[in-house]
Amino acid sequence: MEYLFGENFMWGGASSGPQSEGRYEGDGKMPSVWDYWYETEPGRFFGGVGPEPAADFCHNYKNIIAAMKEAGITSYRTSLQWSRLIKDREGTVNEEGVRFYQAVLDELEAQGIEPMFCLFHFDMPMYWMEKGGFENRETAEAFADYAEMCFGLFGDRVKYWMTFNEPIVVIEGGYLSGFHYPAICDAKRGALAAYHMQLASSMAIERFRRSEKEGKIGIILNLTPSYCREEAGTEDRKAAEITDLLFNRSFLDPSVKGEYPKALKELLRSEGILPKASEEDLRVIHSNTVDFLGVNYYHPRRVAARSTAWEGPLMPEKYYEEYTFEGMKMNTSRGWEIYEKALYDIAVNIRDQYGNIPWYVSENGMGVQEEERFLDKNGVVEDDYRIAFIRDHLKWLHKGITEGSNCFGYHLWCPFDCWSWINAYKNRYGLIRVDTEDGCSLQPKRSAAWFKQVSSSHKVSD
Ligand code: BGP
Repeated sequence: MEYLFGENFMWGGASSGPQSEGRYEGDGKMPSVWDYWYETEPGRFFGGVGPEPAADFCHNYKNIIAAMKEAGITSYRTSLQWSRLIKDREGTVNEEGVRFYQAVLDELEAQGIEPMFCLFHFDMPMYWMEKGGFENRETAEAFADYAEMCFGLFGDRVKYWMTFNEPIVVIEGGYLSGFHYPAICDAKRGALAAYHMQLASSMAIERFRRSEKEGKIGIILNLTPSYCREEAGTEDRKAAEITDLLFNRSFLDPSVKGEYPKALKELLRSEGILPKASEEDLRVIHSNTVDFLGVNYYHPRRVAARSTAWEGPLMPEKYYEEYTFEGMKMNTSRGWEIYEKALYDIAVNIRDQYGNIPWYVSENGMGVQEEERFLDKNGVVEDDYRIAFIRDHLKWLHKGITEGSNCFGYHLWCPFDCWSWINAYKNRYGLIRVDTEDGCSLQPKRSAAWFKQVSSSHKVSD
């Protein structure tokens, strides 16, 4: 069978500044939380590998962009690093950082690739972290200033902006589960940081609209549908509703509808962790909703009511437990379930519950450990598993679009292998292999030619 996508559908790739760029001599970059964390606790990072040189995009961006073009990538989403664009604590522009991003834009333009810029991808400048990160409302103001600065610097060339990537992961990782700095477990502090992140996003949108730049602005959320067992009872369904509130709707509703779900406020109030919100802040959130949504999707959440009472500190897990079942399809490298139909469910949910707002898949992809196993004699990774993964997700996405969901693109994470936070280079996601042992040289994998075929024909075939 053949699945046809529209002529204007965007076939893109997604990456982020901290995971791709690395550093160069005299770049004037300030430390972000990742630089600091690696310097102070390198043992937390897989294989002891830190954020340098990532994929060496700083030195090699021309070759990487050319290789993406060759793999059929027609739009590229990355993130500007706040810590690269300011050079001191007063927020003075780092001209060297500006030159770098302008050069990247020149190259994308030369190759006919549409740039899409996100303003924050887990990378708080250490200066602002020391002031409390998003627990401090001042950081939200500073973020809005930085956003305005970016619109001024690049707004004539970039038509797609996104405020944050996966804000809920910043909260889970930093304030609940310990996989991001500051790695504490304190739901009350997390709830406050989450509230200020939403406020920062809405403030940045307000600044964008005031700038009168052409283009659109959105946010990237990792939407993780919750599924109960078929024989689920009321308690299981209630648990699924709570996970949806905490992990999805906490940013989705205020970003798209300008309002927090009542049930979420009640839940946080009942735990004594509902942040105090001023009327003016709520007005800013209410009046500055997104033009479009980026949706990162990797895996679903299988949810049941707890069978035992929760005894640890307050965490979302107080309200649910996850279940597994026979025949669950897994990406064993990452430990994530593969469930393609969720993309369809997301498409329908956005269509029916969120006013059919324009959206795109801003990340989806498959990270695999020790891909050297699949190298053929010519040094090409035969990643048929990746081709199958992408194809099967696209089929379900196609069904959602056919049924009216307003999805305008699919962006693969990541077109080239990149550095994955505390997982460093454990799992590789690229269509293009980055040989970290050999000066970050590039080698297209088998999936690159396949992706090019899909992107040029706008068609997926069984
Ligand atoms: C998303 C992040 C990306 C990327 C991806 C893959 O949550 O937005 O930055 O890292 O997940 O996950 P990982 O790198 O942990 O394997």
